[in-house]
Amino acid sequence: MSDVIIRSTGLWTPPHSISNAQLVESYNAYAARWNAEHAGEIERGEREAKQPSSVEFIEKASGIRSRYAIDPDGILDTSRLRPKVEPRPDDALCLMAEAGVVAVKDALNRVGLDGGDVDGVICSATSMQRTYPCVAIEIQDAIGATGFGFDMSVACSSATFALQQAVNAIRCGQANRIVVVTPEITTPQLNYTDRDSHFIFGDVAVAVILERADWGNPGWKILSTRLKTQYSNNIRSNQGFLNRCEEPARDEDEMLFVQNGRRVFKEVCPMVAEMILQHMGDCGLTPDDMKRLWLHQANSNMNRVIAQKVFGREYADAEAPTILDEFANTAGAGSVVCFHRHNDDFETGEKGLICSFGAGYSVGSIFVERVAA
Ligand code: CO8
Repeated sequence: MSDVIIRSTGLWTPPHSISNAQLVESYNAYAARWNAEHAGEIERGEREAKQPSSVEFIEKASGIRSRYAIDPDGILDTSRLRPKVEPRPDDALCLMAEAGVVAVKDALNRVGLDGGDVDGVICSATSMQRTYPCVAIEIQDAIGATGFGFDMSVACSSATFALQQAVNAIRCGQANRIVVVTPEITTPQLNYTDRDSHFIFGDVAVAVILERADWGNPGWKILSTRLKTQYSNNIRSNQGFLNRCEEPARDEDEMLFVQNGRRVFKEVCPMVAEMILQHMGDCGLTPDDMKRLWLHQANSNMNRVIAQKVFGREYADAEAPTILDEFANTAGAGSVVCFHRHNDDFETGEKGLICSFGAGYSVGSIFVERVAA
């Protein structure tokens, strides 16, 4: 059985991003129009008026300042409030595969590899563009990888859960070098008429190359992985293959992202901190061994609570960085994008933790150590 390293990571972002100010302006214009259209019902107390959104609230409540999006124009257009996606012919790369391929090639190029050096592709994301064939197999074909490919999904823990599958497959000798790719195209699933959540998500794709440690390449040795789930309806989407058969038909809103954000905050923070500390102890590690926590990127206040519990003290921003200001919540990709952006300063032997948490509930915890060639 070989140990496993993360050899490299790569990123794709859409070319355009949306600021909070742009998003709030668009939502407030929509809300004012809606209130005018429903003035009579609002006056009679049959409906509640929509309150305006605010840049200040979004930044304070979440740490989000902007988000990359596949189609800002469609989202900001108050008569549309969703990105516009052109259907593609079956022989063209689908949107998720296209984004994923860019991230994978970025990761491969950084260490002088190409797709032919890969013998497994796992595509793991909150939602898949289609049911079959797997997006992973399309990416495998596009990069010229051998071996196998499959899709999986665990909402915000999609990447970490996939990383554990890749680590196990390499340890067992079922593959030698696996790409885990997480294309999170989240903006089409967001309800831009909902003030509580219209600001939360952004689009991104991130890729991780894992390989046998006994090949002796530099990277990040995987010290230990652990996964945990606990059923909760506090973050939910009812979109699925049965929708078209349901009678009575659901409102479209019910098929989009909904959450009870306050409950999520209260329930998930202690669950995550406890799991990290338990996992750390079981690995013979202490908080002082951690140079950095690359936490899931949903909310900066949540990360502050969790990091403080884990470190047991006040900590510097560099010890638990956030990327929310630039990316917003990128669901399953967030903790890995944070790792990708914030690991250049690690010396051999220094350790850190990649940790995701979110819908399910689900938590994935991965301790890594910088290793030289
Ligand atoms: N502008 C101004 N005011 C607002 C706005 C707004 N946009 N939204 C709400 N308010 C108001 C509320 O009405 C409320 O007013 P009042 O006090 O008068 O009732 C007040 O502000 C406070 O509202 P909240 O209690 O809702 O605010 P919070 O401080 O709790 O912050 C958050 C809201 C940011 C949502 C916060 O609760 C949070 O981040 N919670 C955790 C969320 C989280 O981690 N979720 C994980 C989801 S991601 C995941 O698991 C992946 C799912 C799959 C992704 C699919 C892609 C689409």
